[in-house]
Amino acid sequence: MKIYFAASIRGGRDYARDYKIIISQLSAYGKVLTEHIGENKLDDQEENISDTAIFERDTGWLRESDIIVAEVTQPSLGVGYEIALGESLGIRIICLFKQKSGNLSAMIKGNKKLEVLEYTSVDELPAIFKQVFQ
Ligand code: 6IA
Repeated sequence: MKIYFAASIRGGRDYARDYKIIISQLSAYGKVLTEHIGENKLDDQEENISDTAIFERDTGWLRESDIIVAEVTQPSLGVGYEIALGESLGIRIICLFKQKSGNLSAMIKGNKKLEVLEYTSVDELPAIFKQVFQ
């Protein structure tokens, strides 16, 4: 199982600590293609890669993924783009939204092709993932 984990980078890193935990939880179910999204020092690690190279690498991974798990609490143009691309490719998409953290876009919440799952703490996610991957 190839899992594409999408989460905010330039949209803001308020939830970066959660991303790291989510990636380790998802690793129980397959290969997380985008493990770097949980890194605290992402800027330093990626600074030698051009935006074009990032776009091509990430969309390549997305195209070969079996499932996309997108953390959508922090609004991110890149994550929105990846969700739309995944939808057009017919890939299953799970959107994780932390409750009481603002309003989720109607373009995500209102799309019946997406599985939007709300949670209040990352501690709830292992049980949620168990159902998702069963
Ligand atoms: O618009 P955003 O930057 O928030 O978009 C985040 C999404 O786009 C993530 O789900 C990633 O898959 C992808 N993405 C955007 N930028 C990068 C990146 N480096 N490295 C990997 N994936 C990315 C940007 C580094 C830069 C801050 C120096």
